[in-house]
Amino acid sequence: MKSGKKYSYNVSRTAQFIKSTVNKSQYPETHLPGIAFAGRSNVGKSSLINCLIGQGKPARISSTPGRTQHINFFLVDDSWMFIDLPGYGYARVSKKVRDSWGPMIEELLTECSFLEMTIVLVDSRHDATTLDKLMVDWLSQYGIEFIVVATKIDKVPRSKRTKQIKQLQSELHSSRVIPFSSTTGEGRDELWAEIEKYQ
Ligand SMILES: Nc1nc2c(ncn2[C@@H]2O[C@H](COP(=O)(O)OP(=O)(O)O)[C@@H](O)[C@H]2O)c(=O)[nH]1
Ligand SMILES: [Mg+2]
Repeated sequence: MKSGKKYSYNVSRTAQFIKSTVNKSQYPETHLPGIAFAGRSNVGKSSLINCLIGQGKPARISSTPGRTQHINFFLVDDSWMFIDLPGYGYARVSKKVRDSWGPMIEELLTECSFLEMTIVLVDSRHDATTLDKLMVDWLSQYGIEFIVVATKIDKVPRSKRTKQIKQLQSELHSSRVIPFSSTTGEGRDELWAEIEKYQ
């Protein structure tokens, strides 16, 4: 793929914010497949969700971490429930808030009846963090299907991409890691193809 190639942006999806929750009693009721998005703060999760949706832009990139401490549900194309999990590892919040993230995410993974698949975002420029590894361990332990996406791939020089992706594959014991860029749209179609398996 040549540098600067544009990927297909022509498909735009509808998206509707459903609700923001802190525990299972508040989860929406649906029979649609749930697709969760997990990753550390600033990994590019909001940007990736916006990129997947296209013009709909539900997960507005917020500069404050407020809502990001909740689990946010979006109905996408009347076909999927996107589940935006709180970002982990945000340093500037209190220990109390930080400590609630693990249980909140674990509760979703174990108690959400419609969760089908989790997309785990990791930063393609760095090694996987301890929390990235923990997330993947939980998913394996609970038998939840997941796919790892390496964000901000546009920032990694082409000559280093293969090595970096292989490194992440090995650290996360994951045979497949999808390189993704919200800036160029690289990986968008590949990720949609994975999501569309759950229709
Ligand atoms: N170059 C580049 N920057 C990105 C990409 N995705 C996100 N960013 C930037 O990374 C920062 C964090 O992104 P955001 O989506 O808010 O991360 P979140 O905290 O995980 O929701 C923002 O400054 C984005 O513009 C990407 O694919 N490429
Ligand atoms: Mg965000």
